[in-house]
Amino acid sequence: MRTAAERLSAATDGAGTLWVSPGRVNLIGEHTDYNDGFVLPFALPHATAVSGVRLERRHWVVTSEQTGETVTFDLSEKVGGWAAYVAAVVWVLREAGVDVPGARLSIASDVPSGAGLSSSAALECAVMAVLADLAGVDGARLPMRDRPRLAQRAENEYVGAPTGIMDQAASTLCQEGHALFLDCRSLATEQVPFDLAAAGLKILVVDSRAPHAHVDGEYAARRRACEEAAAVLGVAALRDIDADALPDALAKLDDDTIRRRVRHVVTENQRVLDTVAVLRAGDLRAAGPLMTASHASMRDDYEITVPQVDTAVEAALAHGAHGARMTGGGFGGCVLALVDEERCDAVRDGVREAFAAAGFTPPDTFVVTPGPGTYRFSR
Ligand code: GAF
Repeated sequence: MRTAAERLSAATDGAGTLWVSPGRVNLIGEHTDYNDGFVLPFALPHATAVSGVRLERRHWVVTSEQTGETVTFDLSEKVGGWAAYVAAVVWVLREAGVDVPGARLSIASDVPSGAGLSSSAALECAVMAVLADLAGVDGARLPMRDRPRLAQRAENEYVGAPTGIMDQAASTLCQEGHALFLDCRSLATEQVPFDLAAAGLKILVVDSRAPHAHVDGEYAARRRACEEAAAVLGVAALRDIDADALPDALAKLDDDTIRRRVRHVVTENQRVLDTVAVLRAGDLRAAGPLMTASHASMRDDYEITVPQVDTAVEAALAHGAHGARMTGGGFGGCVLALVDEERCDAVRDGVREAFAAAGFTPPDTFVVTPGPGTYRFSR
């Protein structure tokens, strides 16, 4: 099957510029990014491709392969729907002083949407790469390391979603064969080798296909709870509480729900550091129990899981996974299971059987390896 970039390249007959940005899964470090903490995502092989040609008039004519629609907008309007992510990038680049030319853009994507695999960040990052290129702005003037902040701002301020920086950073900065260790405060990065095949391992993704109900409101509520807790504790962000200081911090909070939110964030940051340590040591299997502990923390303390993802994790573990956890913002979405190559089919079948027994919509399952971040597609 042809990739999104190959389909677009054929459809546009090689005209214009074509960039590719991937979706992501997060190996560990959930809801830590907006607490200035640590995350460890890797890029999916599934990506969004955007091609663009300049137009004389300063307007944008955007076609989506997925919806079959073409949306046209100029600077005078506030855009809604899927094209808002495109308009948001035009807006933020102009805020950053880039003279964005009018363009005809075409979009194709292999990132499942609504599955918590960061399809919106992939779109933002690919659109940013194309528009910067058409504006004659190269990596020297707008370095890749500065782009995630801009894409996050586009999503926060134009689209209105109060997300952290993980997804845009992963889509832009990941490298093939590596997980991206990102300090969301300093934006320092380390490419951590994550060679699953060499270790005889696979990452199985289970898309729970659970409907995402109330996700925006719940995400914003978690973020607010963390900010309130940081204020009570007198720190800039929960990142400033390390695992040793957790008991003292919890003793200062009188609301049990807030205490559990704080415990998730603080222990999750430590689990990211521990996971990076085992990966650096080449002991990939040791990441499994940390993933499972992360899931328990999201389920019990952060309360962002749903029965489908809990079932997927339990079934994966029962059929021999080294570890399993929900990935992404929560309330549905995908589970990652770290499995020995030869157990992968048994784990997949076990999860499917557990879903059938519970009467859930059958999940989608696929195996992923860490792919590259944003790149120009050469035809
Ligand atoms: C969503 C957000 F977009 C990210 O910034 C991050 O907070 C994640 O949920 C949870 O870790 O993907």
